[in-house]
Amino acid sequence: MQDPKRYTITAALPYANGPIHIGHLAGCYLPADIYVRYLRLKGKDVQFMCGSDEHGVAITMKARKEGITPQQVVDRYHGIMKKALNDFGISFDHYSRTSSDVHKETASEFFRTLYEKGVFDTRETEQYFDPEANQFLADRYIMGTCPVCKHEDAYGDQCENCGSSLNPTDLIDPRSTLSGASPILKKTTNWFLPLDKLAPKIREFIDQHSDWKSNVYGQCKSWLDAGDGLQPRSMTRDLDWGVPVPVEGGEGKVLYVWFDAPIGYISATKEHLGDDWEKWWKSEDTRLIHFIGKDNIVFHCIIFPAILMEHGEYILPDNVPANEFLNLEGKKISTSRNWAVWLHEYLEDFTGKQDVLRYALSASMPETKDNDFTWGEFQTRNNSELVAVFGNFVNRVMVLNQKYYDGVLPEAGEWSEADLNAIQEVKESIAKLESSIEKFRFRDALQGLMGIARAGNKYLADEEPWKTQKTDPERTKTVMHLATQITTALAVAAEPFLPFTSEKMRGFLNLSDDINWQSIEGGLELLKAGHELGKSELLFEKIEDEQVQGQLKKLEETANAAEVDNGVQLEPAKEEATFDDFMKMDLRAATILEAEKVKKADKLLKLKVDTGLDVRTVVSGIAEHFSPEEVIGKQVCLLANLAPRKIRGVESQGMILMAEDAEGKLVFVRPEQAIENGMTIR
Ligand code: B3M
Ligand code: ZN
Repeated sequence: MQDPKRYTITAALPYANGPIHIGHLAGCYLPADIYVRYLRLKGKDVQFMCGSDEHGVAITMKARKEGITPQQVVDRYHGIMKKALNDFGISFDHYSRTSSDVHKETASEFFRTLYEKGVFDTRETEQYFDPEANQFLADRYIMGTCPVCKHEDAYGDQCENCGSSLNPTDLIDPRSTLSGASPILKKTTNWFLPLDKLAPKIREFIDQHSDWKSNVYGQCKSWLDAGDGLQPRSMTRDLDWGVPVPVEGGEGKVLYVWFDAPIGYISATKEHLGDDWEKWWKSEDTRLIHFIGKDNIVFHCIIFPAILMEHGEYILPDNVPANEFLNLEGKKISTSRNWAVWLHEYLEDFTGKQDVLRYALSASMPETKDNDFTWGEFQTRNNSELVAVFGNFVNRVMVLNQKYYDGVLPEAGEWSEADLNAIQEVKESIAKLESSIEKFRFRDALQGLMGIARAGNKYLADEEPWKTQKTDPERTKTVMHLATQITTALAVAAEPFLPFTSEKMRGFLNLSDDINWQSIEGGLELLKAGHELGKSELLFEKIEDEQVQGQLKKLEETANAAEVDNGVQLEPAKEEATFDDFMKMDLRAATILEAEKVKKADKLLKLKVDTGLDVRTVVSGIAEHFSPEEVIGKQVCLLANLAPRKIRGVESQGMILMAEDAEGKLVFVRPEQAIENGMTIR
């Protein structure tokens, strides 16, 4: 597409189930923000949309783990994520959430339209059902062995080891992550997007985009060319958290999170622009670009475009510049193992240094392959690039202008060869920055930016105005004039990458708003002689070895703490019980009078207990942990009104309360001090 009228830019909606870490930032928010800021600087019409992804199993799993409701989970994290992204200067025009009413309406409308057009295949299928948890198991609630790479912890929808997209029934030895039980197959009706039938259209669309990044284009092709091609995919789920399925028969079901989430980009635009939203999504002269991480490629390049095509009124993405993954100190970033640098924590330790992280992450952005973030490299980038080159240059220019000319820009004389060379280098760097950004090559673009700073720094070092001021003050004026113009170009060009620094520099240089990208493309006469400069300060400061050591230590320590935490497999929180439910249980103090092993049953002890009301028999599965002698005389808690059950031929009339420690060892739950047998426990 030649010169679009406007740009709709999206960044993947992060799941509202945890804070944001550097992997998220480097993966899509930073590249998207650099691109958007660049477009705005060029005077383009842009809307930059994002929001929290509040549906899907990622949320319900987190809620289960923490024993709170999904709504509590998303309410907690939506605010935290929004703030962190804002603190790092990610300049969304709107950051919404998929629990918003506008979104629910928009997603429902999409589904209904496709339904009424007869796009979906209605299918009764057999889905995995957990007989213990009594619910259908969607995607992530099932794990098993990947049929492709044999990785044992593949999910029902995807193997994170080899990237294969899976259906739950593809898994070998499936298990429910809710209860660990082997799931059973049970019939249910769902609506499928017939990707198999749509494949020719999708192929045509992908084929028009052989210019996409090779990691993206390659992944799309391999999906299309896979042995059995694209498979129909259900757009609804038997779950109770999400956008309700708005058609007959949809009761008790919700839209598949990957159906509703990308529509979130559209809802956000509606929410932000009201009636004016449509041209951003329906007009052929709008360029739509999705910034995402590599695990989202198929959803943005195949499934969402298919949904948009079938709806019929929408434009399709013009590019999907997905990044690969960022590792941390050589290891995969992991939320559960707490192997991550969290944005909010970074800001506590490096207050005001957002741009340093933006810089370091831009420099090692995982553009074409996975890449590594290390604190050592972070320090080097800061000390030898930002401080020694960028900051040093700007500081010298500001200080010398103040010292020699009271902050008033001097007049330039004739350009010398050295001047012309410096101008040339700066122009080439700007051109490199520009062409690289247009190709989504942000690391090269950053090199372009640093090319400006390096050219300026070298120019000053070669021309030594601090020496010529005594011998040739006229020449010094020319040098300082040009150096200040270079600083101005640097301030403008830095904005996409280092917005906080750029803003400070604009203040130092006292730049008006109309100095933008066009001005630096035009030439280097950005400020007129006589222009009054502002006050300056140091832009960057050195990061010491101790700070780096501190970060490494923190990383190891918090990761170790997480490991201990995670060693304990807590059972998920149970359904709510009413007070009456609880009061139904007749819990009493009782004392074990006799104990003996049950023949041919290694685990069982047959106990005689005094309940205060009577003496009765209880069979208890504690024989592997306690000998009969150990338990005789112990006072315990007894569930006295449990319906009698025959266990190995012996009738058991109650149950002794026990707990298990993290190693699986049993411990008695019992009154701290001896009390009368038969006293009630509540
Ligand atoms: N929330 C997945 C992720 O965070 C998902 C992206 C949605 S984009 C529409 O990786
Ligand atoms: Zn696999």
